Amino acid sequence: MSPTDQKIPSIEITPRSVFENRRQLIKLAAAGGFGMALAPWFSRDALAIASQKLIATPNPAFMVKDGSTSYKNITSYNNFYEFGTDKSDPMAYADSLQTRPWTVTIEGLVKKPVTLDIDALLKLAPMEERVYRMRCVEGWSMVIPWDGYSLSRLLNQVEPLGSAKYVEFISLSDRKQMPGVKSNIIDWPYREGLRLDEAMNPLTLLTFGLYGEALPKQNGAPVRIVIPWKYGFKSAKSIVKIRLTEEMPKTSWNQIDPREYGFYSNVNPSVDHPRWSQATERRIGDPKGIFAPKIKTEMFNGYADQVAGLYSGMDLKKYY
Ligand SMILES: Nc1nc2c(c(=O)[nH]1)N[C@H]1C(S)=C(S)[C@@H](COP(=O)(O)O)O[C@H]1N2
Ligand SMILES: [Mo]
Repeated sequence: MSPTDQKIPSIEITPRSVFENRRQLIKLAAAGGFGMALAPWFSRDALAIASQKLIATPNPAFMVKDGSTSYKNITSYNNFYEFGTDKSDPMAYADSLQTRPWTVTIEGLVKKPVTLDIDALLKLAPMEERVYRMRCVEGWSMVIPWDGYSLSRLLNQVEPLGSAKYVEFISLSDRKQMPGVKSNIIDWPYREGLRLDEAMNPLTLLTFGLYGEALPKQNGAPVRIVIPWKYGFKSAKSIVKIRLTEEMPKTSWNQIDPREYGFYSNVNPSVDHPRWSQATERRIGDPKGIFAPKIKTEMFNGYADQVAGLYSGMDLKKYY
């Protein structure tokens, strides 16, 4: 094992079933069941888990009626082009992503720019679990219990200047760790952005985990953004930089095709993608498969109560 390998907390490389078993073991150990003779692998895991602090308090304000998508589906059907364009590529190849050490820099139009170590960022605010509906622009959806805290908690700390109007999110781009970055499908790094008021909306979640575990690499470890009322591509994964700007930032999908992917990209069943309708969606993991009845997509993905006010007076066909 190389020194760098040792820095990766094993929680992140442990499949869920094994993790669950070890959680039991740790409870036993805490109760004194193991005495002094802990195997080296075991004590390392115990430390890694203790330092992750992913104990998230379920927030009842963000529960949905639909059952959650299975952990297996959430972690095996992914879009993460840094690891390839097939839905199965991220699970197959994201293992090479090194999530420690990791820092996130918050810069631009803020009073207190800062570079934070991921483990400091984790502890900045209490971790909540929120079950969000997620809708990909391609027409599929999932229901995911995310663990994190409102991005506003971080933005308030750095004190945005009055001139800041937008927030830009920049993902890691490293050819050595990310085989998909060799392709020129995207002008790397992956970039996304929000208007400052969208970024400050309590729904916008700085996300560190799902189902009470550190984010699997294919889902954007160690930290990503989740914006449940917008198409999935707005929710940038594995971010290293957050920049506050006066100008609307350039975003990856908008650069690929501005007609197909707007800056706002709010989920909107009445604004079709140029090549397909957005009126309905297919829930991943429905046991009826292709025979499952299509679900009607809701305005703002069902979050209109919380976010419609952000767009009052705006023509959402023009600002798609
Ligand atoms: N850096 C980065 N972030 C990304 C993507 C990507 O390719 N690279 N894909 C986006 C798209 S299209 C979707 S639908 C979601 C998927 O998130 P999930 O795999 O955790 O469900 O991540 C988004 N964030
Ligand atoms: Mo997506």
